[in-house]
Amino acid sequence: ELSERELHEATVTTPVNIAVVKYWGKRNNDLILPTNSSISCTLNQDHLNTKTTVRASSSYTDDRFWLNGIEETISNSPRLTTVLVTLRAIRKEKEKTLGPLAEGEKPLSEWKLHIASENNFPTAAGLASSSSGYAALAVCISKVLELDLTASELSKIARRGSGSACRSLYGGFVEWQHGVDPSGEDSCAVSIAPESHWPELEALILVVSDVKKSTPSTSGMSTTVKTSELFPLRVNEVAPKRIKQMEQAILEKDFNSFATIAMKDSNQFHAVCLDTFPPIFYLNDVSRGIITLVHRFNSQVDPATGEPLGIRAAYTFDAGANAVIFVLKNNVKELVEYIASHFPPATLQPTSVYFPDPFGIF
Ligand code: 2P0
Repeated sequence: ELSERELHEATVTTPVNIAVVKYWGKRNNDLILPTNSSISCTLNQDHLNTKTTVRASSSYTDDRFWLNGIEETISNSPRLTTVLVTLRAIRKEKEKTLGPLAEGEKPLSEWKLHIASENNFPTAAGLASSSSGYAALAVCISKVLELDLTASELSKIARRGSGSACRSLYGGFVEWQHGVDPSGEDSCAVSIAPESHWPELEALILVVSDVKKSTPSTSGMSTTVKTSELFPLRVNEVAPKRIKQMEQAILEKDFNSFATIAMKDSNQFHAVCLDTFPPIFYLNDVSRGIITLVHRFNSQVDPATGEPLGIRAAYTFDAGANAVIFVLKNNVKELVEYIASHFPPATLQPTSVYFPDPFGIF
């Protein structure tokens, strides 16, 4: 039994975020600085989340880490090490301002940590597990080390774990600004609007496959930067334009524009993957079937008037075959029935179809 003086513990749950203007490509691999800004929606953390518990004790002899119940070697993960080292250095600075320690007392910055992290959904299957994972890690360790960091500071630290994690520090609609400073000081997430801004927007997650992705994002994007000839067009022209348009679509709650940009940007990200040499394939036949189906859903006409019903659903795919579909609340039921009638349960693994409510369960 350890007394409170000797033991510090915190548990944190963080949500995943899904990009609607995608991050793909780094200008600095070590600092994880992106080639372009990105925009994402943070999903309701009641559904897809990472839960991390960190315990610090003066009696622990080593830092240890468990992911989904299995112990991993921290030294094998330079990024986890970076996050740990960074937060400990901040703690050390803080200790300079604190009073002297009691005889024989070890400063908290020297206590070892035991970290246990669990995802309540498939890890590394293109469902943004690293986005919630490193956000949880940064927040949880900073709590245990009693650091009063702002969301912006935590965002930059989470970014060093995984780029997309910097966006999970905020709820709702978030932009990761690429920044220009070589140090990365200005490369962090900012809030565009809170979740309450657009409560009618829902995200449906269709789990097509829960197997670990064939090409990890980090190596995939590095090959893209080196080999894709389409990539400079995306980085220099398309992405900056879409960031502006997407921000406006979100602020105006303009679903038509939001959906159009999200679908086009997902398609361009996968086009750039195909243009990478050797090519990277994340979509499979079921993913492509979902794309076709969403376009068919969007081209329906009102049976009474013959007028087009307009764009009422948008797909987006990350580094995997799983689809996230954005849809307004009043169209969810119709869309789900439409999808279910075209994809028999055997194709879509019925047990793993999540319907987060805005993003929430309906
Ligand atoms: C995104 N993705 O914006 C994009 C869209 C996948 C496709 O962020 O190397 O795990 O750890 O910074 O964040 C996946 O890449 O890559 C990703 P690292 P990360 O969400």
